Amino acid sequence: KNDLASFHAEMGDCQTCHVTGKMKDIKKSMTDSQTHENTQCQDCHGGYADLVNDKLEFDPHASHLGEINCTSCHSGHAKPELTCNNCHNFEMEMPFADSKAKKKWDGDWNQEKIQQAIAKGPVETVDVIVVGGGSAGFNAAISAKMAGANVVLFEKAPYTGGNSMLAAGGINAVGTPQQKAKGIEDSVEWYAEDAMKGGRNKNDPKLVQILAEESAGAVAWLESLGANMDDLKRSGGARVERTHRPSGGASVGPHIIDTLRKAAIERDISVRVNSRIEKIVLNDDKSVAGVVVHGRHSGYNMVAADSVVLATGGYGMNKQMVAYYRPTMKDMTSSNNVTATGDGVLLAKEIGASMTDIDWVQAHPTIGKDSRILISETVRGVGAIMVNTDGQRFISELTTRDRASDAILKQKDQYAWLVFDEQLVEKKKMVRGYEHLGMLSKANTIEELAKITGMSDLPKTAVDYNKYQAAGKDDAFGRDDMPLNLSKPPFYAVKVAPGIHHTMGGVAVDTDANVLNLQSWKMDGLFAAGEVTGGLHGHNRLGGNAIAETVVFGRKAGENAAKHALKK
Ligand code: FAD
Ligand code: MEZ
Repeated sequence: KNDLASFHAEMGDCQTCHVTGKMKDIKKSMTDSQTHENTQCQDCHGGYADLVNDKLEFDPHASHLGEINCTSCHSGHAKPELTCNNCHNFEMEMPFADSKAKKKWDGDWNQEKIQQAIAKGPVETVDVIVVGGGSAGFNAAISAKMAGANVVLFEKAPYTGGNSMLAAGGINAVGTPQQKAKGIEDSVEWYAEDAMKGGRNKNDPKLVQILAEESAGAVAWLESLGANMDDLKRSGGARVERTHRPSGGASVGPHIIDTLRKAAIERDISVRVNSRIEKIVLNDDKSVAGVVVHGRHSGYNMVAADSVVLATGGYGMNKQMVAYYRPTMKDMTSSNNVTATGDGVLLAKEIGASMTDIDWVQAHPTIGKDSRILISETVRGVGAIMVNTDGQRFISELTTRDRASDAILKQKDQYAWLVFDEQLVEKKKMVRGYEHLGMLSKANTIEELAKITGMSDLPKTAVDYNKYQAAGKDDAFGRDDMPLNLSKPPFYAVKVAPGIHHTMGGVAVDTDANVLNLQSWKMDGLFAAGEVTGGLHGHNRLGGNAIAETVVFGRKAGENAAKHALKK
């Protein structure tokens, strides 16, 4: 057979990859994370960094996957299906793979096997179970471990990272040394006011206050784990620059996830991929008893714990849930990772949790047209202008997402262009990625750019905008921050349209990250953090507030879950 396993078998028996050479024992010996098999890959081929430097022309993991298991994509006995092609359309040369195949996603939850696992009883007992390996989950797991708990993190995908590893723009924080160094005046009150105003005052003010107060601590915590958050920009709806990300303007998500993965390994936290939680199990008194995990190799098993933290992310990739909760968006593209299937909402609802604002879904105005690739809001924050198909501006580029999306949908053909020049590319590393993906139109003059894109009014728009920028006053749309003009060739344009980006609603929580039931009482032992929860963002989230949420409330959930379990 022409597959990876047969190729490796030529070097020896099955033991080349597996713990044992005996067929009948392989399944028993294999963990869901395929830890031994991955170590074997690395023993022969070297670590990921060696591989990229020596043998690959470009690094397919650089944009967001980072250091993940080799077996996430390189499966042995079946033709690999490429994880990347769930969002991209690469024709990738990968040994033994079909260059265009997409990885199939998620199976059905088998209720009979779930019940059998519960009846059999737990195969393992820990203090805290964290469900989901995005930023909220890792922050919870690390915090629970640091508080003295024995922790396991379960991740359903073959890799950790979720939507968090796609985060582009940054993390919002007020009162950081970075703001002070740039002389930016800001306050907790302003942060909270901006979040409330952006959320159309539907946010839970108590949650917003905590987010604002603890945001600087969140950045400091990430830095203490090894992250760099030295670049500072402004996001839509914020009155000052408070969106932090790595120096040079690199994407925030992959960097945070890399940092958290390493921090979890250093602290000996058991992170298990290919492990989907399909049930939260309760005791007769309704306190948490544990979960049922469906492991790729181990099958259905119950794991007991007094505390469970739900950190499963949103439902932006679950078409049925979007169609049910927000039918007007059901046919929209989505910027989300395939992992965003709303499992946490289903798991929590099933055991009586209450939901907040569950029907509020955010459209991001600038997803690459006809693609799933987000063009970060910070491209506008750094200086890009947004124009319609005729090349005319139609709204302040720094307005909130709901307003920008609505405005685009009112333009001809319901899409827009972002236009910028080389000055912006020099400040913003991630734009190189868009170029690499073939998304940018490029020309040496604005006139030429207008010609190749059909935006006949673009030259006049650029002259007008440069005038406003020089005067520091946008007479057309009142944009109050215009860091760059359009003057340095080459000039670029990228087509954008709104698409599903964030699910604001979710599981109801209190300020200690306890999940609330239909009577608004704490559910004993159940905690939640991150995009699976509702309440913090009201009806419209501001850019940069979700990553801040995952750190602030992820930490809180982990600490309180540990406290709860250790007290029992
Ligand atoms: P996720 O990071 O999505 O992690 C959830 C994890 O749980 C996933 O890995 C998933 O596989 C796992 N999981 C789900 N169900 C189960 C189950 N049943 N069993 C086990 N595991 C399960 N926000 C910002 O503030 N700043 C930004 O710059 C920014 N940029 C963004 C860019 C993009 C393209 C996208 C899509 C979002 C962006 N956001 C940004 C939003 C932000 O990234 C997310 O809201 C946030 O990362 C969610 O983190 P989380 O930990 O709650 O969930
Ligand atoms: O918070 C976000 O979703 C964000 C900043 C996204 C982006 O456009 O970069």
